[in-house]
Order: sequence, then structure tokens, then C-alpha cells
Amino acid sequence: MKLILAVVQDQDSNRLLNALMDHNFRVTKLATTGGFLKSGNTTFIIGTEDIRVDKALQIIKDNCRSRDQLVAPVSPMGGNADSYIPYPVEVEVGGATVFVLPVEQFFQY
Ligand code: 2BA
Ligand code: 2BA
Repeated sequence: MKLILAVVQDQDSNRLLNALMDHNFRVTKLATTGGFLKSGNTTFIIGTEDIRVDKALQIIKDNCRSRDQLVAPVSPMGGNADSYIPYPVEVEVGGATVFVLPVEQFFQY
């Protein structure tokens, strides 16, 4: 068994959830916050058999897309001078950041 952790953009999360459910994956969806942009994203926890991992990854790829997002200028008031960004910067936020972990034990009580 593997545990898939997938951080995706909020805009893609409902479509991805529906697609995973359509394929009978068991899923838990968490509202999360990206450390860099400090804005909301969504993390999916998917526990599945090894042979279904590739299918889950394909569904994630098919339903998530990358987008450019502007990072607002950061005021020097709020932090130290190192984190000061005087102008908006565009970053490309990926469609999905995915970790696949081995599951040592799985219980349902
Ligand atoms: P839910 O996905 O909302 O599922 C609630 C209950 O509905 C499940 O209870 C199960 O009895 C049933 N169920 C879910 N998916 C089903 C399906 N495809 N076909 C038939 N019945 C289904 P639990 O199995 O005790 O799970 C409780 C919650 O634990 C789940 O809420 C989900 O958030 C999480 N979960 C369970 N297994 C998971 C897994 N393999 N990966 C990630 N999250 C899991
Ligand atoms: P955020 O941390 O809000 O990052 C959003 C985007 O900002 C990133 O997109 C990346 O393009 C850029 N970025 C992040 N940190 C940066 C830095 N130190 N310098 C310059 N640019 C930076 P993605 O890489 O596609 O990541 C999207 C979200 O996935 C992240 O949101 C974070 O929540 C999660 N993530 C990405 N890599 C991760 C990791 N190794 N561990 C845990 N979460 C991760």
C-alpha cells in the first residue's frame, strides 16, 4: 500500500476530487496553506494499493494545471530586510506537488 500526498491548487480541487471518486479511490481532502505564497491550497491524502498508484498519478496530472501567480510586494514593516520584495513577482505554481510514501501499517478501527 502507498500513501499519496498531493498539494494542488484550490481551483482544481473539486474536479480532481470528482475524478478520483469516479475511479473509486478513497480520499481525504485537507485545506492547506502554501508556505511561500501564504495562500490557500488543497492537499489530498490518498491511500491505495501499489498497483493503483500510477492510475491515481495519471488522474492528478489530467486534472491539475500550473498557473502563474503574482506575489504582492512585501512591506519592510512586517519583517526583516531580507524578506523585503519591493515589486510584484510572478511565480509559476505547479499543477501538483506529489509525494508517494510506503505505508507500513493501515488500520481502521
Ligand atoms: P469519506 O471518504 O467521506 O468516507 C466515509 C465512509 O464512506 C467510509 O468510512 C466508507 O465506509 C464509505 N466509503 C468511502 N468511499 C467509499 C467507496 N468508494 N465505496 C463504498 N463506500 C465508501 P471509512 O472507510 O471509515 O473512512 C472514513 C474517512 O477516512 C473517509 O471519509 C476518508 O476521509 C478517510 N479515508 C478512509 N480510507 C482512506 C484512504 N485509503 N485514503 C485516504 N483517506 C481515507
Ligand atoms: P507555496 O509554498 O505557496 O509556493 C507556491 C509557488 O511559489 C511554488 O509552486 C514555487 O513556484 C514558488 N516558490 C515556493 N517557494 C519558493 C522559494 N523559496 N523561492 C522562489 N519561489 C518559490 P510549486 O513549487 O508548484 O508549489 C506549490 C505548493 O506546493 C507550495 O505552495 C507548497 O504548498 C507545496 N509544496 C511544493 N513543494 C513542496 C515541498 N517540497 N514540501 C511541501 N510542500 C511543497
